[in-house]
Amino acid sequence: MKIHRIELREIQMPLVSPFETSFGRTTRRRIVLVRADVDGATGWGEVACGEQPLYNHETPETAWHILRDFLIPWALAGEWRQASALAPRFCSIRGHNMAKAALECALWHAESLLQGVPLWKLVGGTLQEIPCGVSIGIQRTVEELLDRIERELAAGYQRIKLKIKPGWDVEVLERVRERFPRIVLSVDANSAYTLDDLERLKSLDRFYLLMIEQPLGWNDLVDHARLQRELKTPICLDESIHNADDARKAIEIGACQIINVKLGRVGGFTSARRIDEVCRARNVPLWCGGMLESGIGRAHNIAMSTLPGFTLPGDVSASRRYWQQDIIDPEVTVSPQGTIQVPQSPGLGFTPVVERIEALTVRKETFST
Ligand code: OSB
Ligand code: MG
Repeated sequence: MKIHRIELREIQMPLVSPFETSFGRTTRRRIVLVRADVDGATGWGEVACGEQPLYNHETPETAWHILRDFLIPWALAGEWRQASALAPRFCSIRGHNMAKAALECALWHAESLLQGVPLWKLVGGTLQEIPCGVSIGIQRTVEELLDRIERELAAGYQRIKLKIKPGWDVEVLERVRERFPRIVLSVDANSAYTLDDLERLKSLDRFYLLMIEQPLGWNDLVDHARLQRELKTPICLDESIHNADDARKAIEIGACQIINVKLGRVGGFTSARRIDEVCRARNVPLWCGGMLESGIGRAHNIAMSTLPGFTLPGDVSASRRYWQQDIIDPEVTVSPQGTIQVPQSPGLGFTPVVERIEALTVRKETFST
């Protein structure tokens, strides 16, 4: 494949409602998009990072810099047999997985269009219907949280994930379990605890949660292994897993029983497929995490969620939970059974709406050979 032209854009989109985690509150997203023109097809990708370096080290500025000064010049200079050929080249840049993933995903998208196949088939997906959960941020009051849960359950979502932090955990879960004793429930701490909180974390076992996501350090495996030995509830790692090797090591030392995969965090589809292999071989279930993506990132997430190891409900939910109007057509919708039907048309199965993207763009830079 010959890449003729790559465009970077930053768009800004207000969230329908603010999203609060243990590390901060987001009301408005700044999203860097990559558009790649390849042999007459156009692929799109999205940088998944937050506005501030609080989830991981990346920001829209660092992604723009790494893409503009390193990844895009390399991509334009090379002749690539396929999208997966870029990963070994990108490997020599340490980190910056979200910048890498955005460009890699755009090329996978273009490749699927050129081959006339759905992207999910090209990446090796098999599932036809994706089970969906929702991630509910920290609310002002428990009453508001209970209302939110009620609404998401009514919409059909199969699993509710609550953001927790010290002071918004045990007491909140008491109330949630009192009201919803039987729902499939998990929690995500985004690294808000340490082993000093061992007793508090152990007390979460009584809520029979599906999992506890990333309770300890954002880059830790060892303490998670110690914690997992003390807990009945499975630990799921998110922030700590950057590639298939991390996944293998985490499983080997018993740091988790479940892994959340985000295309951005692991550097794209080539890496996500390796994680899928490593975890299937070890019977560790996967699910697709979310980063409050626009429709473009969301469509890529749907494709990844069809990989055979993605057996638990993901955080891939409907466009309308995030956006007044998404930038893809059709928008992502979730069935009353809490599933997304995988599209059968070539490419993403969702078309980026260029006029809408243009209207939201605050900066743009174009690169060509
Ligand atoms: O840890 O999974 C996370 C959002 C931003 C940063 C980190 C996380 C999240 C979510 C939201 O949980 C998932 C979503 O609905 O996109
Ligand atoms: Mg998480």
